[in-house]
Amino acid sequence: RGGTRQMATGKPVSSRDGRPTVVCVEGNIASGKTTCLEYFSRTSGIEVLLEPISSWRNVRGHNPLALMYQDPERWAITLQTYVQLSMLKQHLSPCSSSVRMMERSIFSAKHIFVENLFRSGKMPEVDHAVLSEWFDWITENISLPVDLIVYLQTSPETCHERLKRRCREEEKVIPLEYLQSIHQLYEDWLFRQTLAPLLVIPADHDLQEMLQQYEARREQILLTPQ
Ligand code: DCP
Repeated sequence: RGGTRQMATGKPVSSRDGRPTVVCVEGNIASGKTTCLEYFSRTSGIEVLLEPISSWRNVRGHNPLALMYQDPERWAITLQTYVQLSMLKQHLSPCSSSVRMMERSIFSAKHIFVENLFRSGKMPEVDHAVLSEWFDWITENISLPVDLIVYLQTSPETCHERLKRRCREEEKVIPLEYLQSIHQLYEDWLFRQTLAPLLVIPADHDLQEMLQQYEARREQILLTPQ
């Protein structure tokens, strides 16, 4: 890899010094991130990292995801500390492909989920302070480059419907209001952040339409020349 590449916009993209292009797929709970990532995992030369939710449901026999939904005041710090560690591991894991696609990021874990828990009064101030100290230290001392954020933009109502349909045990307690808060935080953060350029994909459509969208925008999503 090297030299300068042309993007769909005609804007030159400088070489990334041998490191892979990093694309983070962001969106509300049940916005369809997994489907998007699985679709592109069939493309050669791309490494896809799904969110390590299975490990959040089983840490040495414990289920911090379920605990957090049952009693956030007590357990949110436990889950979010572990999420932060698992996202850091994802960002830092070696990659031999030219493009890495990730489900969410350490940044949305902090700016969306931790913020939501704190602002809604479900996370004590001291827990928020400790998590923030960790986050600030990590992001100030470790390079975690992101080249593009793909935002699957949904309405909270669509996510609520999809959530009810998929029936994940831990998530049965999630009310529409929770999805509305996550949605609002995403909208506020994504359009303001300076981490990476943003590509917004409306994602309320059915599966077939979404797959067509992904194919039509393949070059934009993977930051590859047309
Ligand atoms: N979660 C959390 N805190 C985080 C990240 C996720 O509490 N920092 C929770 C929200 C969900 C579960 O973990 O209950 C998994 O969330 P995702 O939305 O990331 O995964 P999905 O499988 O729902 O994504 P999609 O349906 O878009 O594929």
